[in-house]
Amino acid sequence: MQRIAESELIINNRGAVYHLDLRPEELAPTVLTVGDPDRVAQVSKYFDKIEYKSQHREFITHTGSIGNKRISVISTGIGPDNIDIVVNELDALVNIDFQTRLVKDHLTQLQIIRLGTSGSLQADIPVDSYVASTHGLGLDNLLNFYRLEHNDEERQLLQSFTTHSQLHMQVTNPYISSASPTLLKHFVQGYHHGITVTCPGFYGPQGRVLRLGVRNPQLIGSLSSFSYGQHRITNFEMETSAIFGLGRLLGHHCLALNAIVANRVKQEFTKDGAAAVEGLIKQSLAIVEKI
Ligand code: R1P
Ligand code: URA
Repeated sequence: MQRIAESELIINNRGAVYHLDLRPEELAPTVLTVGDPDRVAQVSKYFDKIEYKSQHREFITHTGSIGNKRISVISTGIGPDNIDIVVNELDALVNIDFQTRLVKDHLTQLQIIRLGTSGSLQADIPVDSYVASTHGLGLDNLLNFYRLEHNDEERQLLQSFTTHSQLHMQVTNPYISSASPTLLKHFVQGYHHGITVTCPGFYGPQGRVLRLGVRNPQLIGSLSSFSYGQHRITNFEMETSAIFGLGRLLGHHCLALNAIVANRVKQEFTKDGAAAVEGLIKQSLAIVEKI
């Protein structure tokens, strides 16, 4: 087995992985990811005990427990490029020996669950409701740098999506990756289910027009009107497909739960986004604690 060089996996003087500034023992096997660094404390205030806190750049981590369940909550910041850092470093923390710099013989599977905010792409999925993603559909290009293989269902979904949207003419190679079925099955009551599209931006890539025109003014309609069998696109945001794609390649169980703060079909925005996010945190922690 090949030793991983210092330039490839950067470990600081504390023996911690560079960007996250975490040592292996400072991470729990269940990891909640949030985009907003302020949301970390909003989650960890429900822990019975906080054993460790760290902060480096936008990556804040609190590790603690609820009952017997050890949990870390970590902020990713915005976007799929940050997810490349977070998911690779989370995996390194459990699956690479920091002393020998060798991949371990026995690999650990993390539970990685995103608690985020998102825009709805369906009139019947209102602001302040919650979506559990069945799939992440990536318009962001991150997984094109890896060797993601689609299963039959994903290949058919993707083919149907590209035929419907013609987005492959503008976006490099869209990709799709499913949520972990073992996690998703616990989040049914109180959650809409559907495909979450991940975009490499908040404005043009999500069809928002301020002062700049967009190349595809039909983007929202094209995403909203897509269906394949029982599948439809419910929402979009900026991290889910990257978490699902990288997480699956590395053998982890991944899920994304998003509070809907905007409805882009009805052009509505939540009156109290903080309350919507608080509700999602409470509702999801009650389940996470038990699985
Ligand atoms: C954009 O405002 C950010 O909000 C959403 C998007 O995915 C993007 O990160 O998620 P978070 O609230 O988790 O950051
Ligand atoms: N986050 C996004 O990325 N888009 C939205 O519309 C709302 C939250």
